Amino acid sequence: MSNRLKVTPNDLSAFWMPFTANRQFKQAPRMFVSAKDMHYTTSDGRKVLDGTAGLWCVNAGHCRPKITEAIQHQAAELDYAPAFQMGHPIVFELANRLVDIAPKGMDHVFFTNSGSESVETALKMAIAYHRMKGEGARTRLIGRERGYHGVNFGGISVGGIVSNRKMFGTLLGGVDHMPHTHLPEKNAFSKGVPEYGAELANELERIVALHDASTIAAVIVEPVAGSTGVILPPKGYLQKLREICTKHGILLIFDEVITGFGRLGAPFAADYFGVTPDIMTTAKGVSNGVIPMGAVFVKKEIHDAFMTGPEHMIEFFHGYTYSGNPIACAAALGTLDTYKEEGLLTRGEELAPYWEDALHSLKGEPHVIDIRNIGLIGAIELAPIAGSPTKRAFSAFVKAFERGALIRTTGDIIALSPPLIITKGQINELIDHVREVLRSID
Ligand code: PXG
Ligand code: PLP
Repeated sequence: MSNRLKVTPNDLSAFWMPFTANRQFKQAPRMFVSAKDMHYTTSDGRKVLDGTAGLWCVNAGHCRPKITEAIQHQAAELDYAPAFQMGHPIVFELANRLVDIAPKGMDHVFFTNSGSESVETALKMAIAYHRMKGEGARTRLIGRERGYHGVNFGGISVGGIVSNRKMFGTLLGGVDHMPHTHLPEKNAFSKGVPEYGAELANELERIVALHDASTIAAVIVEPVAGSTGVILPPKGYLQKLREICTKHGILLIFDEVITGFGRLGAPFAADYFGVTPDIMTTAKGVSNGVIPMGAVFVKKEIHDAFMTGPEHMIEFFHGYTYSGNPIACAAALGTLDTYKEEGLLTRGEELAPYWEDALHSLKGEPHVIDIRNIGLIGAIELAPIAGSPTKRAFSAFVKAFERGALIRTTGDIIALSPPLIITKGQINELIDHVREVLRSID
């Protein structure tokens, strides 16, 4: 038997696991050893239905042949090329392919290795852009309560998840936050985008009035907030944000790390909502989560503002050792081929009504206080156990894993975001697992 199937608790201490209850995990580890399409296999040989596309990233499903082969081939041909002052062909090919599927006007791509790095890149671009245009006083960044923009200092500063911020000091200065759009008293059990709350976008006007537009570089929001427990934009809200930003010369950044690459049934949330930002951050689905990669999409005007000065000079003093890494590019090209052949960037549109009905069939099950959905995203909010927040949802997560389904929980919210290849039968199976779990937990 392969050693990976015989891991004993003594072997587990060296690895400090990210965003994990380490001590609890190491007492009763949950291990995956292989995966194919919609399923993982555990170290004890059980199949587990992937209800979360890994961490919202494996949009084409697991171990897809086009992606695997592209990586194998690239690793043997060109393993690494310096990212600065050197190029290699497929990074240019990939940038062109991405621009082809991006919302109109987003003509340039900057590569990173994660969503967190995409966010840092976008924030720096926004501030530098205004400076390039002679508006160097525009340095403020506006985020939103409950926003998640990764874990680096810029991202947690504009983000609004208290537990991700409170341990880490004073963060970036010059940041303000709009209110979140979660209004359960008015919008509970909405199907798709909720009716109430578009006026919350006007809070941006209040913030602009306070600081003056001439000091504000950018507004960053997730079109649909994922990590914080799936918060949807009320009808008309994103359009209003766009109007206010345009009016005041403020850049609008959509953080599409989760919503990008087909999650809503359109290639990007910008397409789904018909609202085009100035900068769009992506990661995850760009390479099907297989090799770390992020991509920041930028409008032509922003890119072109940097292309001034002497031609031998670096225009933007920013980049990562692994920006556009050849193997990551190969994985991304294999991913885009798979999406295209199987129509995955729009498949969610056909499946969304079925998904919506299946999810909302959980209304009335024990503990359920709200259900939210959009595209192939679903959230089931549970009433917390008095005095022990998160405990009920965590029990649901463990029970679901034992039954054979991977779900994700944040707070007391179950978030579902399956690979875009899921069948109707598998949707039923996933929802039935959740139903049985809800009936079995305290
Ligand atoms: N922005 C957004 C909107 C995200 O959702 C990031 C940035 C950061 O990406 P990286 O690649 O640095 O993790 C994310 C990541 C969850 C979950 O279960 C969500 C994320 C990551 C891990 C878990 O909700 N989102
Ligand atoms: N730290 C040190 C000492 C480095 O030399 C570098 C890159 O050269 C970095 C951090 C940044 O690493 P990366 O480009 O992988 O983000």
